[in-house]
Amino acid sequence: MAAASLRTLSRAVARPAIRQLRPSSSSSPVMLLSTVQKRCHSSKHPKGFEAPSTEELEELRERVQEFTRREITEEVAAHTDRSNAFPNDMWEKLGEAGFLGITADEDVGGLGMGYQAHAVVMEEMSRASGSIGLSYAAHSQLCVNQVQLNASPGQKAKYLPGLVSGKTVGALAMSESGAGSDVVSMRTSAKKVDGGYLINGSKMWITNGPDAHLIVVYAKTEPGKGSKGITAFLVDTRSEGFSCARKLDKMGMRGSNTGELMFDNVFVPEEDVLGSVNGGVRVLMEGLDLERLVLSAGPLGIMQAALDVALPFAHRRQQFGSPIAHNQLVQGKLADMYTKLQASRAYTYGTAKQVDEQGIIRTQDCAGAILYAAERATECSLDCIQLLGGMGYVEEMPASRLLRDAKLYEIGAGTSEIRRMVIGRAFNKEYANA
Ligand code: COS
Repeated sequence: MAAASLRTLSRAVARPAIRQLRPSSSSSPVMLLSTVQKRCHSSKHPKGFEAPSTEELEELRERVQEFTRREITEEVAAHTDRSNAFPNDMWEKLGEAGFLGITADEDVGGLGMGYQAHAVVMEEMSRASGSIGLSYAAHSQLCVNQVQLNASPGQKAKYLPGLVSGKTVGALAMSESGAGSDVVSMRTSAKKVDGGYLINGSKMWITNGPDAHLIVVYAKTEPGKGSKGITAFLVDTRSEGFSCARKLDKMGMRGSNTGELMFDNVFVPEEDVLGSVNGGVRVLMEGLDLERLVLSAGPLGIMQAALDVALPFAHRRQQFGSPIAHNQLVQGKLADMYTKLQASRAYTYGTAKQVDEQGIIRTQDCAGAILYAAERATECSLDCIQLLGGMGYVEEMPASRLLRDAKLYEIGAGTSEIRRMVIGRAFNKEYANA
């Protein structure tokens, strides 16, 4: 379905239909909720944003499922994993479907639907293919949403239409080989020259790096000032001096292309500074909060995929004259998988709902949602392998791919250890101010 028709469906058809069902009394809970939804949105949403209703989110989920059933079949997912190459024709299909600008302004082609909606798309995409889901989020959240939130009107008009339509591919580059968890210690520098900046250094583990046309790059404009000397830049990868040194050979998320990027005197004009000079740490840290929230839907999709495989298998597979799902040890595993998924879902969507409806972004919950979902996804995919027995250990079935993909989420977008640190520091702050 084209972006325009998806927008028409969610904005023009579904919303009034839902309104008609609302009782007229202003004291009804439905009306109260609607008032809260209308009033409460943050600077993290497009102007005029209204939080989507449950019905709109369900409608969106169905649209994504229609897309993944058609475009990201199990064959496509398995081939992407085996070939370790992103299906590049997917970008324009995703753009045409309207999924690349879920949080972006409508006037650049986005849907302006917020973070619950973005999580819905991310979950369903990752259910079909973990690696396509990861590349999707690196583009639509790490790049598109960072531009949406921090760019000037001119920068948005220049870059967002291409990114939202899928004609160009986006990425974000913060990590370096010596600055992963300790991201503020990055060494890539941006030296002021006439009309702009010269960027020198390298970036590591950059999702979509080998394919990207536009990259949000963090560099030190004042290396002596620590966190107060970082600036964000919009880097066109056609710039002289930019190169992708190599594509990394990962254990999982194969097909989501990850690269090491080199910057050798890359000139970035002044008008491509994203946000304020030396104000990059706010762009980076606030970006990480929302990145963790949206990416937490990745492991949700992988857990659902594990159940999609394990449940029918356990009911079909006969041993000792009955389906293995009739054994309590097998039932226990299936029940645990299901419960972990539902608990993780509640945390992710509850946190996203708070962002959409009340404009509240709690750093500890963004970190908590992905911390919890990521570890549960690894456990669920291990259980999936165990339930499939011999078939779980061979590549004919997707169980091993799910495990290899799930593990990424305990490392990317901040390790589990850093997420626990972020949550602990939030407590420290609360108690210091108490
Ligand atoms: N929102 C806005 N600002 C924030 C913030 C947030 N959530 N968290 C921190 N900041 C600000 C701080 O207030 C501080 O500002 P000042 O320098 O003006 O005081 C600045 O950012 C630096 O914060 P802090 O001092 O806490 O930085 P640390 O170097 O101690 O690092 C952690 C903090 C570990 C949390 C951070 O480096 C981190 O998240 N690392 C993991 C990186 C990561 O996830 N990488 C994966 C990338 S995938 S794209």
